[in-house]
Amino acid sequence: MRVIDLRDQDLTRSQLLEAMPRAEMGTSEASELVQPILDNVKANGAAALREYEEAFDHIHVTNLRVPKEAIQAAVDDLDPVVRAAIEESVRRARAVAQSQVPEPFYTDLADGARVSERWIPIQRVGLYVPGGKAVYPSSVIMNVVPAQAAGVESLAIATPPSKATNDGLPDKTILATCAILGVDEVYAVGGAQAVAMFAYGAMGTEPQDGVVLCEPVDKITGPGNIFVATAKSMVSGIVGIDAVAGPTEIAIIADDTANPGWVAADLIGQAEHDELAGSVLITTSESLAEAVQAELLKRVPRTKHAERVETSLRGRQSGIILARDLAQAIDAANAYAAEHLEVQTADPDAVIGQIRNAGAIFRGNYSPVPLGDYMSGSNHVLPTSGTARFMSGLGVHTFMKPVEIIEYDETGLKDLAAKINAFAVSEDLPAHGESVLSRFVVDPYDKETL
Ligand code: HSO
Ligand code: ZN
Repeated sequence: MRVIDLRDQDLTRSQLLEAMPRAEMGTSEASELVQPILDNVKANGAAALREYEEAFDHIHVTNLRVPKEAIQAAVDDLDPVVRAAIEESVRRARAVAQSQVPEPFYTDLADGARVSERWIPIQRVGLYVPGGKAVYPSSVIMNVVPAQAAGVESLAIATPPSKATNDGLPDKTILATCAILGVDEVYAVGGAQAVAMFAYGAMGTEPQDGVVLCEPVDKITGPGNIFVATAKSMVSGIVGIDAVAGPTEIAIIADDTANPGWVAADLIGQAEHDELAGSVLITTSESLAEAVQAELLKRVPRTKHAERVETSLRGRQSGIILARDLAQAIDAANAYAAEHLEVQTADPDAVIGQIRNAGAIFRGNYSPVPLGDYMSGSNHVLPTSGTARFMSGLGVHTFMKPVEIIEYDETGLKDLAAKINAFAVSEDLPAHGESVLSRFVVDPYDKETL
């Protein structure tokens, strides 16, 4: 990995981001390809969905909606060891999600003057689950569990038919995870066309589709390739979306107490996702940096996806930052705003207390990122590409919206009537004032009598 020595320089945030760039994704060309797909699905429903599955995946899908028996069969056939792992993951994620459910609150401002707030679940959500190189049943859990804890009434999943089995059905572990989670509305539809189906709904065109194949949703979540990401941003506004995810990334703040083998293994783990994944070590210890490089040389060739890992670690989006002290390391981490931030230092709490930008923080030597990917109970859908500066990861709040309830009585309103009227007049909106005054004076339009 390349080394960026900051020890005798003080870079501004933008200089640092130039030194530690994110990989380019190139979204702009995709929108030209995606627009006709959105239009076609909107106009032609299930017929368009079948057309694209045949054109892109060379699969004719008879049942766009996966039959319930196929979902049940997948869980019946699931390897019991994997099943136990999925169930443990679900248990822990549910426990955390339950405690995330926000409580309603109210504020009394004066006599007869109350504002309260209630969180209302989004009614119907569509979750996209990618297929192909990245088939992640764990991501199904990370999206479905908080949605269910939020009280989302209706939840649909779209995921492409598997090329490996070529039977028109999605990946079996994905289907089994749906069964374990109690989700039975699953569509064997992938790509931008799945996003279109969620945004606009889709009419059925074959008898097995029913009259309506899929009702439109209120919000679409879940990761996907460039076409899915582009389609999501194009329908955003018609429906809600979660973030448009970029390549995954890890930053590790480590001092000379860290274990170089473990640090190297954690960098490799993230690099395994993608040639574009970013793995960044920020350290105050030159000897740790050297030891980690030596460990990488030993470990990378021995891991299964060595080629992908090597490309990612040698890329410009990965590197080792040498910091003169922990304060500088923390500044660099805050500027970078990593999706995942591990802290492996003698006193991790002292560091964590000063972190303001990170998708999730993994404290100490025994909280590596894969724990969070699968089973810690935390969510692994996290803000990438520096968006942790202003965004959080997925959670129960993603699937709810707060609504304020304004509860004033006669006394509460009367106390404010003159002030509201003054404000309204100053904005040249006298009818606003008249609305309030009507309740207290005989003729609010006759300014003489006020
Ligand atoms: N590290 C990925 C999530 C994941 N890892 C899924 C394994 N499966 C992005 O947070
Ligand atoms: Zn991962």
